[in-house]
Amino acid sequence: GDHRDLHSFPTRRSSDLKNGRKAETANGSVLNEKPMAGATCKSIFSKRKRGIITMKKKLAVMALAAATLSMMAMPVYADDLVTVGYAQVGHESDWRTANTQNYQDVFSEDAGYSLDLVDCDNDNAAQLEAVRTFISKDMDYIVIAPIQSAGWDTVLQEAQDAGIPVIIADREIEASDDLYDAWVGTNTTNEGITAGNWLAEYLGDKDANILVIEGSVGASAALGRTEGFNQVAGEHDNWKILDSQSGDFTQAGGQEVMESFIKSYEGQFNVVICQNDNEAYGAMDAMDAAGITYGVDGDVTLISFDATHDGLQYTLDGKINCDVECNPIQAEVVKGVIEKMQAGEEFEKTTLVEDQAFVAPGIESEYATTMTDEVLAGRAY
Ligand code: GZL
Ligand code: ZN
Repeated sequence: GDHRDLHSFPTRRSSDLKNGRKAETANGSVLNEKPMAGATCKSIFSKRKRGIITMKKKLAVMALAAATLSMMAMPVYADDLVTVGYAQVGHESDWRTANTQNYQDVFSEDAGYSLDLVDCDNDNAAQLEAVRTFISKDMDYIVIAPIQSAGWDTVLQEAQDAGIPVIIADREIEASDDLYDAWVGTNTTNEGITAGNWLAEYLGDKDANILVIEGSVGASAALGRTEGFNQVAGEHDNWKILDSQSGDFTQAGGQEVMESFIKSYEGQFNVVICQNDNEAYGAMDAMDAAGITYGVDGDVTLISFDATHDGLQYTLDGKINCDVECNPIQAEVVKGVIEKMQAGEEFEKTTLVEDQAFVAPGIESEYATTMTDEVLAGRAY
C-alpha cells in the first residue's frame, strides 16, 4: 500500500464528523476506515510468513506500529480550514463594499477559514447558481445575502439535502425558517419606521409632499424600509407620497429617478427619501443640476439610509437631514454562529444587528444622534 506520511495526517473537517458525514481525505479516500490501518499493518507483517524477520527488525516494526496507532488516536489537523461560501448581493453600494471587506477580514485563513465569496452582481439567477456551486463543492457552510426575498425554497432544500448548514445574512427571505439554519441581519422595517418618526418630529404639523427612491425591486431592505415608512406616513393625513420608484440601490439609479421626478413634480415636493446613501448622492446631483436646494438650509428635506462614511459626512455638512443606519459589519456575528455549529453547541436562530440614526448639526432628536466630527471619526465604516 502507499506509504502514508504520518506527519501530514489527511485533513478532516470536524463539521463533517458532526454532520455525520464521512470525513474525506484530500484524495477522496474515506478516513478512519479499517483497510487503511490494516493495509499498513499487513504490508509490514506479510514478510513474517517467509520467516525473514529477525528479532531486531521485529522490535523496529513493533515500535513503528505503536507510533502509528498512537498517531491514529490523535490525528493532526494540519490545514483544516473551515470552508464558507458567501453568495454576496453584488457591489452596488458603499454599504455592500464595507460588508464584503468585513467578511474578507473576519473569515481569514489565520482565523481558520477558507472563504469563497461570490459577487452575484445584483443578479438573482447568478446568486442561485453560486449557491448550487457551493453545494457541489460540498462547502462546510453557506452564507447567503439574498438579492431577492422570494424564490429560495428549492435551492435551500437542495442545501439541506446535502447536509450543508445555511445562514441567511443581511436581508430576509420569504421561505419557511426550517429551510435555513440561522439568520443574521437588520430590521429594515424598523429603519423605515425610524425615518418616519424622525420626519414627524422634524416637520411638526407642517405638510409633507414626499418622493421616495426605493432600493432594488424585491429586496427585503427595500420592502422593509417602504413598509415601515408607510406605516408612519399613514398616521399623518397631511403627508402625501407623490411617487415611489426603484433606484436599485445605486448612485446612477438615484440620479435617473430623481431627474424623472423633477420633470414630473418640480415645485411640488419638500421631502425626498432615498433608501440608501448611493441613491442619495445621485439625487443630490440631479437636484443640484435643477437648482433645487436640499438639506438643513434647503427647500427639500433629504432622508437617506445606510449611514456609510460619505453619507454621514454629508449629514455632518447639513446636506442630508437624517441618515438611518443599517450596519454592514455583520461577519463577526455570522462567524460566532458558525463556531457554535462547528462545536455542536446551541446557537441563536436569529440575531439582529443593531442600528441607529444620525441627523445634521442643529437638529435635536429623540430618534437620532446629532452628527459631530467625533461621531464621524468613531465610525467603523
Ligand atoms: C441593507 C442592505 C442594502 C443596503 C444597500 O441591509 O441589504 O443593500 O441598504 C445595499 O446599500 O445595496
Ligand atoms: Zn514521514
